[in-house]
Amino acid sequence: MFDGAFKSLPTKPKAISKDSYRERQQRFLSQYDVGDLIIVSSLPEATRSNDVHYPYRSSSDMLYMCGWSDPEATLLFYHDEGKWVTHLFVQPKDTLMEIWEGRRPGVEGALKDWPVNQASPSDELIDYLEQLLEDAVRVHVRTGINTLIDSIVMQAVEKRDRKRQHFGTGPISIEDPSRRIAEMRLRKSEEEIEQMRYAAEVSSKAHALAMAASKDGIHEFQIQSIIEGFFVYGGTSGWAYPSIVGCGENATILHYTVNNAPCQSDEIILIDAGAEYEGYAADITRSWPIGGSFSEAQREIYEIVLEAQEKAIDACRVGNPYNMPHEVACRTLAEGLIRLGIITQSLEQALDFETGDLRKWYMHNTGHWLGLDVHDVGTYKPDGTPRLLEAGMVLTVEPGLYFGAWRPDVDCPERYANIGIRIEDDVLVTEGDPDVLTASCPKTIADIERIVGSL
Ligand SMILES: [Mn+2]
Repeated sequence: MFDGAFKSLPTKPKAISKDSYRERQQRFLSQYDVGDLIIVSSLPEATRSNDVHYPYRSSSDMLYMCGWSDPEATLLFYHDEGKWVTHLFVQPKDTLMEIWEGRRPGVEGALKDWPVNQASPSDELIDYLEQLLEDAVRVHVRTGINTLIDSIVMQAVEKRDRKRQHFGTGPISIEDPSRRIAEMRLRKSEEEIEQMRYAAEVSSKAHALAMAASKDGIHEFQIQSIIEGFFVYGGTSGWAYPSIVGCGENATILHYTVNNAPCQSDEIILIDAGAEYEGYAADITRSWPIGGSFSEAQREIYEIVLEAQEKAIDACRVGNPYNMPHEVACRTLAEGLIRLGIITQSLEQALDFETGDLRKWYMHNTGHWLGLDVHDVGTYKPDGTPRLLEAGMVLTVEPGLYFGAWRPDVDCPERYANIGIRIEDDVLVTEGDPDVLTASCPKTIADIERIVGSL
């Protein structure tokens, strides 16, 4: 029976503390030196239509470095009198703007409540930056985010040719700091994990609620509204990425987001949806029969994907290469399809990346890093070799099988026509067993059959 997602919301975690941000900044800055100027920009606002903006979401690096989530912000790190200064430029207090668009912390609020030493109004940024650039030796900025900053930095580098010749000042190089930030973001702190756990919990309950509400004739968008409504109800900022809600043959389209078809009880619905909390994403996929009971054919495919997923989760252990879950999942999927006679190649043939038949039915990877970005940052193969998993890394595990009967490129077996199954959980690597952040989301056939349609 459905135990009522509304009755049992998880407790919200404590916000990430100022001290933690400062510790993070120190760890980041310890990799730099006198003469380094580091610029972290927020993303610009994007227009949706006349006078209407898309809901604002800052750059993940800005969120990671200081937690400032409002637009028009820039964070500078530079040396002053032998010490690092963290200087945040923000939208100033402005009563008229605040009447229309909402309250602003302003410069005073930034200084008081955010982990920075200095704060200034955003309209003073350019003058200030130009001054700093006179003395900076190396500028660290990710270009392409704030084009005005890019052009000022470029000008400073060009100008220094003349000035440097006379005075020996001005920047001589531009580097991208985002790789160093990415290395840090890849390993989550306890506090970050608590935010992620909350996003995962709310998302798990949203999927359970959608299962309970499933019934013959319901439309994909109606189920979408239940899921996304619950994300908001749970106090998250909403979806972390557009929800994929596909029934019947739509379940075989990996990034289907039209979500406008009616659902029939004998069809499988595949939902890939996750909430964002304090900037952190959850990413869950579940697949279930709208009518609440798996057909024999649906059950056969589901069991293979579930077995592959559970084995892949078990491979998320310290010291394993990041791609081991994928290898394990592929092997299990291929074995299953050979058992069912869907693949007639040998196991080794089936797994061949170029000529193997597994790729006809499983054409994506088994996971990705998860964090402030749903496809989170962090190099998978530093120095060309697969990264080894460490405690604190979070990754998704999401094998699937897709039998699109509409596809002209394959001969889809009639028995499995338009079955699309993906099962995705969010997994924290620990010193011990893998910690599945989305474990409360129903996944076994028995649990799913119990809950679907029970609302
Ligand atoms: Mn995913």
